[in-house]
Amino acid sequence: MRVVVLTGAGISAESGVPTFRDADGLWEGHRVEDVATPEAFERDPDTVLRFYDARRRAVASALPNPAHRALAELEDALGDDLLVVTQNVDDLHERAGTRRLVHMHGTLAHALCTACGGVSTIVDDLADRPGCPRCGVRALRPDVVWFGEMPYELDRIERALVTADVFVSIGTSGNVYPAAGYVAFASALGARTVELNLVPSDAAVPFDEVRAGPASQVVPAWVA
Ligand code: BJW
Repeated sequence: MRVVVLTGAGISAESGVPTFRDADGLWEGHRVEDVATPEAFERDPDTVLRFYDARRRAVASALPNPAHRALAELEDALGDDLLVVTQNVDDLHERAGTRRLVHMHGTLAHALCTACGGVSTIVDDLADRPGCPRCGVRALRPDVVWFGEMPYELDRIERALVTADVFVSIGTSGNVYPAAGYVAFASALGARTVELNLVPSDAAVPFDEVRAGPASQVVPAWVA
């Protein structure tokens, strides 16, 4: 059985990582749409860099929860027949043991140099404007995907969706494309679709099965 799992901020909520669009989803009064765009970075780079430095520090002290661990156990059982696609920029899936993982919106731990295109592990706060380890220019931004930018590894994700028997969406509101379109894509290709969410999302194409509840409970129960 081939399975593609899509995860969103809800899977990390019980690890203490705030979601984007729930009640506590604001950062210093900013909506995600106001800080997660290339235009916001151009207009006010200090605010955007501080936003990502703060989130990187918060994630470093967070721990994977039973939902992350259940997906790592599922990989032990399914091996190459499981692909986890996360929209999250935290590293809680990796720390729980998941290996076949796509970070389609990038990762908080990496910097992207806008001068040379090099990707490096962040050592010092980006708001302090460290130089790029490759070219030395002080032009680092977080290696995350903002609105209007192309998400990572879309070909790999689509190849997995084409052959998937089951598509599972966990803890995502389904507001952001292309991820929000995967349920329709997988469904049209014949996959069974399942949503695990605290509150069922308002998906344009209904899931075949919906299980409501906190990820730390519904994901281990679904995997079992
Ligand atoms: C729990 C829980 C618990 C809580 N247990 N569950 C019109 C139509 C189609 C597309 C567009 C359009 N207009 C514009 C676009 C494109 C745009 C887009 O989608 N805009 C929308 C606003 C409409 N998309 C893009 O620009 C993307 N790029 C793109 O399209 O490129 C061109 C392209 C063309 C053709 C093919 C492919 C591509 C890029 C999008 C980049 C998004 N970036 C962000 C920031 C990343 C960096 C960072 O983290 O700061 O990604 S925005 C933010 O939203 C972040 C998230 O990954 C993403 C999704 O959020 P998520 O995970 O769903 O979180 P929430 O908060 O929304 O929901 C939380 C959920 O958890 C809720 O459902 C809760 O119920 C649940 N929950 N507690 C279980 N305990």
